[in-house]
Order: sequence, then C-alpha cells, then structure tokens
Amino acid sequence: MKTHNKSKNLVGIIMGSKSDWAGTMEFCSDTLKQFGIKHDVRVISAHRTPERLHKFLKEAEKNKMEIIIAAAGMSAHLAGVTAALTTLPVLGVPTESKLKGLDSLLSTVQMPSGIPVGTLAIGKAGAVNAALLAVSILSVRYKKIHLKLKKYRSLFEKKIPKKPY
Ligand code: RP5
Repeated sequence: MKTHNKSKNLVGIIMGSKSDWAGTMEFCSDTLKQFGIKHDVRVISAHRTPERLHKFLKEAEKNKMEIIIAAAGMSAHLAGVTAALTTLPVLGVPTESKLKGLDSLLSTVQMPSGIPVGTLAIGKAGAVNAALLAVSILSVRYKKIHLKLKKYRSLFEKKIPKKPY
C-alpha cells in the first residue's frame, strides 16, 4: 500500500450552483477533511458553465485527481456529463429541490448502460456518504486512509445508542 500525498487534491467536489453548498455539500467537504484528504471544491454546472467543466476535468486528469464527486439539483446532469467526459470514478449527489430532490435523484441515477455514476442519497446524507465512499475507494491504495476508515467505523458504532430513549 502507498502513502497519499497530503498536499495533492485527491478528490474534486463540483456542484451545479453555490446554492448546493450550505446545508449539503459543505458536509461532504467536512467529511473529507476529517480524513485529511485534500480536495478541490468548485461551482461548475453542466448547463450553465459547460466550458468550465471541460477545463476542470482536463486539469483533474493532468493532476492525477482520483475521484470526482458531482452534486446537482433539479434536472441534474452534472454527474452524468462528468462521467461521460472522464474515466475517473464519478460519485453523484442529487441535491434537494422543489420536488424534494426526486427530480435530481432520477436525473443522476438513471444513466444509460456504459457510462456509470455511483449515485448516493438525496441531500446531506448523500453528501456525507459520497465523501465516505471516496474514502473507501482511496483506502484500497492508501494505508493511512484505510486505518483512519477502520477507526472511524469502530467509533461510529460506539456512538449509536443501544436504546431509543
Ligand atoms: C442546479 O440547479 C444546481 O445544482 C442547483 O441544485 C439547482 C438550482 O440552482 P440555483 O438556481 O439555486 O443556482 O443546476
């Protein structure tokens, strides 16, 4: 197993709008921080800023980024278009919307065969889990991340109460 470079962005978090950050994607970033995983965070929209997406992905591949987390709401094509443009693993987070995120979920999850997006839950749970899944993927290669994930899981179990009252 290797040691990860702490000064290099291993993960890229992109989101369709600034409005996806507070209450949702900030928790994805916070979770990666807990594991000491450096990441880049950008507002990039498949619809509103397609050139920005192309440029970002070119740079990401050049800089050997390893995972992209893409969050979007409404007609949420960001994760799908990202997956079409790169062979890096893409994790999709559907964010909440006027339709409670169901539109975002279906747009993110229903990818045609051939271009996969690993889709997480709607909103905050998905944002946290996208980070944890990224940690899990990275833990296969990087020893320190693997050890931190093991510790996180055992502490996590201890935090769950045995009784509901
Ligand atoms: C999507 O449209 C974004 O990901 C966001 O969830 C949604 C609404 O964007 P704003 O109108 O708040 O910028 O592209």
